[in-house]
Amino acid sequence: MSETVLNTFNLATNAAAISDGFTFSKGAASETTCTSPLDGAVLTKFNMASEQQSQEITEKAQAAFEKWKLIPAKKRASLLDTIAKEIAAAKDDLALLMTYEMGKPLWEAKAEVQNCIDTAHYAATLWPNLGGQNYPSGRDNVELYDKYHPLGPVLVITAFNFPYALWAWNAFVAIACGNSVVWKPAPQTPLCAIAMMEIMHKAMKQHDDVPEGLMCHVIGDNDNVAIPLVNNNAYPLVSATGSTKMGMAVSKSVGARLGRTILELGGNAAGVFTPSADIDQALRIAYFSATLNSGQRCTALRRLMVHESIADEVIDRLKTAYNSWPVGDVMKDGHRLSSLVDDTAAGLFNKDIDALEKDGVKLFRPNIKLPKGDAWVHPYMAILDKDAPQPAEETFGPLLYVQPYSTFEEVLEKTNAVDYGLSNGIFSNDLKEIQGFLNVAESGCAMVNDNTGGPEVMLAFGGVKNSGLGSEKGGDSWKQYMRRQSVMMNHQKVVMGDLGIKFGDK
Ligand code: UN1
Repeated sequence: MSETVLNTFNLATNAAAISDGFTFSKGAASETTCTSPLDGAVLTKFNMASEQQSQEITEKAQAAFEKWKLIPAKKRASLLDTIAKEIAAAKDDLALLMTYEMGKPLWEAKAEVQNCIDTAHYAATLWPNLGGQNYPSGRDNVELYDKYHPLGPVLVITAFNFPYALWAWNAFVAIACGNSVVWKPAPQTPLCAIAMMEIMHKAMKQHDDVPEGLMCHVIGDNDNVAIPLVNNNAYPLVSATGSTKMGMAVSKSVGARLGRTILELGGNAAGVFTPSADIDQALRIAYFSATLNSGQRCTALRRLMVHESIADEVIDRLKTAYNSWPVGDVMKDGHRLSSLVDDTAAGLFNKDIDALEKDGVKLFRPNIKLPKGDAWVHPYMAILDKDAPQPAEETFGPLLYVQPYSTFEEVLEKTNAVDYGLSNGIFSNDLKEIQGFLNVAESGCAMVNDNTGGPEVMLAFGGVKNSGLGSEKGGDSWKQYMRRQSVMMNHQKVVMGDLGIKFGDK
């Protein structure tokens, strides 16, 4: 079934581990096998890139940067318009490939591809604002202002759970700013990266001024590819999405060479469900926040804290919703339980559930029948006692903790009582509560009566504490992809007093 889409992107026999966006080449290192988590079927096999090949790609990206940085920002933006158009034309195929490769339900995969299109449109609008401020000088006839320059090749390392969007958020803003981009995708989703690069090729060849190497990809293991790239001085900025452990390692390596990082790491989102909330609406939003992509999102609602006066009702109704979660055909429209990304992920998830069981935590497992396959796991709700400590670690899968609370002060304290700070939310119709929450929530994103997931493209996305550093896409995130220069321009006739020095003026 997957053959048609594999052939569309030339992946069945020819998967290219490396490209400079124009030439797609086979890798020279060891072979990797791509299987679908949905049924374990082998999709394709190909050789990954060697260290030398990744070095060659870096050199291409450097050469491309030297040319691209000279292209006017408005012309750079027109490439992004073409990119949006080409991704839109391939939307269904790109989504289908994602579903096969990492199991995301097709309608969610389509939404992610749409997000990439939106990001390209957004990045195309940045160019008139890639400037700085000017300032009043303390002297006469002196101009002071900020000038922004492109930075250089940007290395983008992405996670499996959003195989296209995490790259698009970085790559499109980076090229709008005049940089080149090298993409190192997650080991679980190489095919999505190759397919997306085929689309980039279609877009880039429509523009005469786009150099080879502007957008590159390289697929390989840590030793040959990821570590040498991260340590390479050619990259003034490394933007990486993944675990906190990975982020800390990248930060240490890039920091040691005084490079910049954008790090988008783990999460442990809280949702505060107050008695003033519209229960029908809040229940639905909370449920989807917790269960989209089977909970494999660092923004997934993980800790739902419900006021004790409504806790029983909310828990009962959530149980009903979990029991009716449709399972199986992830190609069908509508909310679907999918498999996890692979059997390793399923093993880790089940280990966490076993540990909760051993600790005597009350677990609710919905009455649904799973398809056969090692990557499929049962979803769970863990009902915590009111006084139980906050779950410290992120469980990457369909696990939602639900816990009653008594006072608003107490629940605010619990919201922040974890090491992560990516996204938190409140369900409330009381302005005092909403403001109280927004004033103290320690997270890069704070949602009111809305999904704790990534915000719309024009807002910046990034976390605090162990959830990361910096931000992607909207707001003033673009500044991280440029270097600021402070300009002091003197139009004074007399520079300064001669301080008694003779210059031999005639
Ligand atoms: C979203 O929630 O829509 O895994 C995007 C995550 C992030 C991206 C979230 N890397 O949650």
